[in-house]
Amino acid sequence: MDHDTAQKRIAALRAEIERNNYQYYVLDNPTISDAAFDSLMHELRSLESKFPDLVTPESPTQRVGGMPTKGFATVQHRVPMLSLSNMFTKEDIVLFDARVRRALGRGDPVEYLTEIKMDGLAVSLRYEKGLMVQASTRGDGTTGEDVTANVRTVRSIPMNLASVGTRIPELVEIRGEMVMFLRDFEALNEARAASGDPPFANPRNAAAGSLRQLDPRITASRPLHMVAYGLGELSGDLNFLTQKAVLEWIASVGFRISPIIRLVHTPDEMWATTREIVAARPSLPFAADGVVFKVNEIALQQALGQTAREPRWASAWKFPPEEKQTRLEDIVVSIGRTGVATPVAVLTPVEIDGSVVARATLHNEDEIRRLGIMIGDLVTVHKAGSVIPEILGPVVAARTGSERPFVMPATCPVCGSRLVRIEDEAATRCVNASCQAQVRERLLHWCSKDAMDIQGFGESIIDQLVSADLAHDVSDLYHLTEEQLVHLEHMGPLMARKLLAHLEESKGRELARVLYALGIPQVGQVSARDLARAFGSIDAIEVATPEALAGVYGIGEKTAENIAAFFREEHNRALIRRLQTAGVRMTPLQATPSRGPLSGKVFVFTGELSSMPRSAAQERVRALGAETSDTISRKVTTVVAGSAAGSKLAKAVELGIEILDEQQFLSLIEQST
Ligand code: 3BA
Repeated sequence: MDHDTAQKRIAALRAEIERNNYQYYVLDNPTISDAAFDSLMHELRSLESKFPDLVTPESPTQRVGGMPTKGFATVQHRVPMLSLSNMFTKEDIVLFDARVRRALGRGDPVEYLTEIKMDGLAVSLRYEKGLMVQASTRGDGTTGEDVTANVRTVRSIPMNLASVGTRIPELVEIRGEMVMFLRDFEALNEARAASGDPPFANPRNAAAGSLRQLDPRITASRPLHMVAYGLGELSGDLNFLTQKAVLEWIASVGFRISPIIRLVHTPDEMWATTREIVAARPSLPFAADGVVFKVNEIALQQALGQTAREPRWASAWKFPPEEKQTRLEDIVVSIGRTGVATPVAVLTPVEIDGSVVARATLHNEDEIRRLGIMIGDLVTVHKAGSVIPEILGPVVAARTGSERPFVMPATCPVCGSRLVRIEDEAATRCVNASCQAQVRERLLHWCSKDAMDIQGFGESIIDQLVSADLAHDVSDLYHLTEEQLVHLEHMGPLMARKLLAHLEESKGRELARVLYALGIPQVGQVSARDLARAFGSIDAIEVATPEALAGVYGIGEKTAENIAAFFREEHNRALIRRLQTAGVRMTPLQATPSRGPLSGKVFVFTGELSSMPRSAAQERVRALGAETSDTISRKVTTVVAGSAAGSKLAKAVELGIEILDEQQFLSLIEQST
């Protein structure tokens, strides 16, 4: 076949394939068999491989995703992507309509277009002469991320408007929501569970996580859809009089739009539409979080304008959080790191707003009394802020008389010691500092990433160490032997030696981490750092008076009192001696040497280095005068990216920070030493 004939055939194939994509992904109405579709794709692929100069980014063959990028470039939205104000009640809707009419100086009704509010991630797609040239996320409304390569993989998005519609403007931005259908979301989570990946909390996170992938091939494998609802920049001879006409045009060029759209004129009609959409919600294929009302006439929209970030002509009524009734089967008591006994509700599992709820914290005895709930009650549950399960109260009418009140046990469910309620405090505590539950939580906290960062010591190992009586306090970790470790489940000599090496390495952690890791009440990472900086050694902190401690910038009186009380306890002082004897050095924060080959530089390490652990790399550059940070900010001068570097790398690219790979990093420290 000659070049000209190939070009024509390729164009015809692409048009046919995209038409079928539209039938399948937008209209849910395939018109050819999968086999026939595959054979079109096959022919196109083979022609493109014979004539590589004819491959274009819009070709359906490119929807499988190209090479991964290092990070997302930023995109400036020339027409900002505003926010929507929220309404929660019918009252709010009445007020919205009243404000609109007042601003327009109108007594008679205004026409509104009602759409379903999709719960996804807002994006803007830029088409020049009908070709998609750029796709970006909303970001902060003015600056978003360039996700063009990823959006090309979404088959319900036309790459070429001309192939399915007419009247194509010079330039148009189509805006809408990237969503994941509920059934696809469930299947994705099942697949992730099967392969050991953590599930996404909800379809919105799944959509956002799938779109914001540095590797477009991953996006291509995720079932994303776009539902379009508006326009950004527009130039050419199109002129819309109404929002409804905008939506109809968007649909005509190949997009999905809200499956329910209604024209309404009064708050009563608006409210009635919210009832209709609430009723339709369970049968919608995607997650929706409300109803959007937009003044239909574009001229009126323009007259109304916008406030700081929100148009005056649109507003969203949000669905009330879902409330479900379920059985309070039991109230168990869980013991935390400081011995606080927290009552936890055990519920008959129930799905709320897209996830299964089986437990809910009840905080303390007073809270249980305030709620008036009894064990065995039918209770009403919702998710506060759409995430944390919360019991709202009992269904008193459903009581049978067999319910029983909760009594805080007198003894700790784990160690049997007394539980004591401290006067003036809502909390009840287990008095036994060596209670296994507390020991477990303290060990976990000690090993956690922000504390001593000891790899490998997660729940499963710690639980085994505690029940095998191998660790009573954190200093015992440093006396573990290979012999003891190999007897744990799923543990071989290789793994055991690795764990011991991680422990060894952690002995060099700086004082600030040790202070935080000790779990002194109210001493978080920031106060720990302030203390370490001010006192320089644990011995100095041990003997400091509450007044001296409170004199440190950032340490309040109550915290100072807690610190002093912690170090007054003989067993805490003994623990610190044991840690020191075991070799935990508690190195002072290295005052950055005033002169060093890397002074003035701030390093962030991300991803995994093959030559040394991250902490060792951090110490190397600090020894050369640099500072290190755990987070990317404008202060950071250099990012060292190991393998599997993720969002920090993306952010560094965005901020234009110097990026070194491992090889470059190694030669830099070589040169500087
Ligand atoms: N309509 C979200 N903003 C929407 C254009 C305005 C707007 C939304 C909408 C501001 C939905 C804020 C982010 C944004 C494009 C700004 C909708 C939905 N209309 N139907 C009025 O279904 N989630 N979100 N997107 N510009």
